[in-house]
Amino acid sequence: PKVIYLKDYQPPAFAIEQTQLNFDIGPDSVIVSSRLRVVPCGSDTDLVLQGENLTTLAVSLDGVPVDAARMTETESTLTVRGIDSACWLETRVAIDPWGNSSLEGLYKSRTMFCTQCEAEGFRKITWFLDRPDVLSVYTTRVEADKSDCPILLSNGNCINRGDLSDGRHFAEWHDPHPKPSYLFALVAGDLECVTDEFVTVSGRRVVIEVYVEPKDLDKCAHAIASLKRAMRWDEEKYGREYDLDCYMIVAVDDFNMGAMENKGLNIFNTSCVLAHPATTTDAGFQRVEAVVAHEYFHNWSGNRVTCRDWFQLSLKEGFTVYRDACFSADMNSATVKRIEDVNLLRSAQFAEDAGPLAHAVRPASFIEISNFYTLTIYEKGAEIVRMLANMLGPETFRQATDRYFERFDGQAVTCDDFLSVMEEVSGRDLSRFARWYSQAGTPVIDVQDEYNAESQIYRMTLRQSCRPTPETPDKQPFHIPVRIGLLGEAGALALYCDQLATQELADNTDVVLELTDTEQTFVFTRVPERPVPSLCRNFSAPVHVRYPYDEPALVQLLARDDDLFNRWQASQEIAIRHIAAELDGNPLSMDRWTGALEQCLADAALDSAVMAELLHLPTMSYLIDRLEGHDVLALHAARKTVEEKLAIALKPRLHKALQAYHPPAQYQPEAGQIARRSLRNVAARLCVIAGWEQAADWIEAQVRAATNMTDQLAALRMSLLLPDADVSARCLDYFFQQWSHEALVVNQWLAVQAADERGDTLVRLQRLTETAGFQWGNPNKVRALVGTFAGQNYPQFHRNDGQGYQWLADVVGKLDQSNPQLASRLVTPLTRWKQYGARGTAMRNALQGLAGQDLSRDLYEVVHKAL
Ligand code: HT7
Ligand code: ZN
Repeated sequence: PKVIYLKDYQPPAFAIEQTQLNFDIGPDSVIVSSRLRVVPCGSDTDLVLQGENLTTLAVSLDGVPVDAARMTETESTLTVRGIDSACWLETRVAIDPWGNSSLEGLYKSRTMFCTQCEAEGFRKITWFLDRPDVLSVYTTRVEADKSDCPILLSNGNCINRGDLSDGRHFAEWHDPHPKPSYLFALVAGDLECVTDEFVTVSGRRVVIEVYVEPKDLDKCAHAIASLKRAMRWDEEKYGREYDLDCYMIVAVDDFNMGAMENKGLNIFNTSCVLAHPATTTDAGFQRVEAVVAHEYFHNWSGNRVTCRDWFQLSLKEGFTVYRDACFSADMNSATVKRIEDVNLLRSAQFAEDAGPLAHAVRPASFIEISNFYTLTIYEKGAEIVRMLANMLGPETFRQATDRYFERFDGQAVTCDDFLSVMEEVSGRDLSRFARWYSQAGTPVIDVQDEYNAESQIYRMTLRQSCRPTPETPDKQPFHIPVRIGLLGEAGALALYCDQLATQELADNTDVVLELTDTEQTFVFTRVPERPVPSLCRNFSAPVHVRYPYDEPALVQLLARDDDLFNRWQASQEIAIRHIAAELDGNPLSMDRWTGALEQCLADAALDSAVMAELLHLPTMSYLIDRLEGHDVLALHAARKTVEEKLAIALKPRLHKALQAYHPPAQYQPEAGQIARRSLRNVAARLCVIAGWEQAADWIEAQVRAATNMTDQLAALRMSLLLPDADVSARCLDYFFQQWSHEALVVNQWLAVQAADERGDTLVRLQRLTETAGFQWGNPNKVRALVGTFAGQNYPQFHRNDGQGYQWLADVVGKLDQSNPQLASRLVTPLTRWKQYGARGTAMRNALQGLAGQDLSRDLYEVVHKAL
């Protein structure tokens, strides 16, 4: 397969000013007719359009059929020669949505036709310049049988609709905003709609419509409420107003990702839009809120201002993730949101950066762009924007985003364009900062300090380094903002440092040290005692920080740091030490750690949601990164041992917390209730681990009688920790009987079983794939079962007999033939084989087996880079 390089970017040779589409949906084929207003931009007269799986029926120029000598069609291109002035190019193609299992282009999901065009799916619909820097004004007419497809939708505003003969009807849509083809959308099916309204800041009425299957009509309220909050928030925080008369969301069952921000017509995976207290967990409610907001925010960061080319993907995704994270922080517990995001980054993005598929936030090359919708582009990209926002400060950052939206409205631009506005408005030199976009890898900061009691001088030396990665083996120093505080016996110390601007010392217990060279020393004066440094507060940069803390210092941070995030960070660090000591066969005393946690548990002022996070041990994935060189099963066992010791030590206090919990009269997915439920369920889980005598009865009662899905599912998960397998079998059966009609709940049930660490999981999962609740064509089900097994079930996936690896490889090989995007994402755990020592050989062999097969471009790129 061909490698595409950023350095080869060329602007398009033609503009397509207008795009007029007609979709004729018949009983066994869809005919797509397109009329494109094509305008040459330079001297090139060969128009090369992209297409895939199209049956070309006709091509004409200004109404005259194009003769064969002037035109060449290959599997993926249609070249029309001699276009030297503006013209109308018309094509007519037949496409087959029924046979399209890739979920890209126009496809059928259950009873509805829908599209997914990002990144390069539009070419599966019609011949086009399918690239993000070709912006066009679209008018779309859709025609279909009225009883099969009473709803016909596309982007923009509906300008006409009506009945035709033979029971057919049509609708015509016009989107006045020029957009790239990846934002095109069409939906046709038998759907029902929940309607609402939003009045924008300038008083315009926007109709909100959420389209779902009739059975899901009662699950739309939360998405609509979230959308309205997001619309208001974007007006207030970024001055962005919605720009069409109608905002539509459609829920689709078969979808490769979470959702898609098509202009005025978002298409959502049902898992990211439907929510109901009986069937959705607190985490599910929060995910719906976050994804709805994310797609809405794209209307400006992505749609009005879009990407010049796919190497700039993080321009829209990093910025939009940053925006949705700030929104979620404002709507919920800000510290918990930050902890969750950092956990994801450190567990998954750091692993990506350390693995064979490491790439820069603005990659230099790719084979298949679909492989680059990664944690690096999204989450690390968001961290870059967060660093910028923090460095500029809220007012300057807002001025800069205002200018960015104003200057580039209606254009396709680059990450450098974004940075240049930040530079221009702030007057800062961001040339070193720009390296965050071009260099892959997670920087490490080694911190050394020295205190002189006599002179009261404290010196802190920061030294940065970064391991080589495939595209950027030699790193230049990054520009890293390191937020710090110094803790004394009685609390935060005032900071005096001549190297910092006076405004940075306004709050003089918390400052940002900007590390721009390989090594810098910062000198603090008037420091009355040897401090404990609180480093990289609120995770001010996506880096590893190393400092030789002793346990009392970490306990001090856990108990008293005024940066809540760093209290959690200290707890994680302590846990890592205990796990490492367990692995070395020299377990540490738990007393200091559990003492500090008990104090936290007794502190009524501490947010219960943060407390719950303090009780979670680091994820396996982060431990594998931090405690390199240990066998994964030994590591898993050590983690479990430490968790058990922690649970036993805290049991009386946790039991009290459990008993103090009373379910609210009415379930609400709001911050206070969510916090109480999360502490209650983590306390219950630890009590079960600690051998609580009533655990089995309590769990079974919860599974049968819980009044909300958060508590019910938490209890179901706990049942797998019980020594008596009959209890968990009964709980799983009960749960399935209760929810077998709710697809999204069945997916949770599949995921619980896929995470079951006990004996014969693999056989049971294989059997589950043959049952009616499972379909290989539905990515949510595949991810719930196979993704959870390979990504979260460490003991079973890494079985000594290698069968876990082989099963994943078999599944991926099979899926690649129907859905390459899903296959190439699912294979990720095998690509990390280098982290697994001796077991890595079996993982690599499984990958090698795949490499020997005829693979899609998607899977080829991942497998071959990993090998
Ligand atoms: N911008 C959307 C990306 C997306 C996507 C990409 C590849 C294949 C399928 C896809 N579905 C959605 C989602 C987002 O970031 O908002
Ligand atoms: Zn996005």
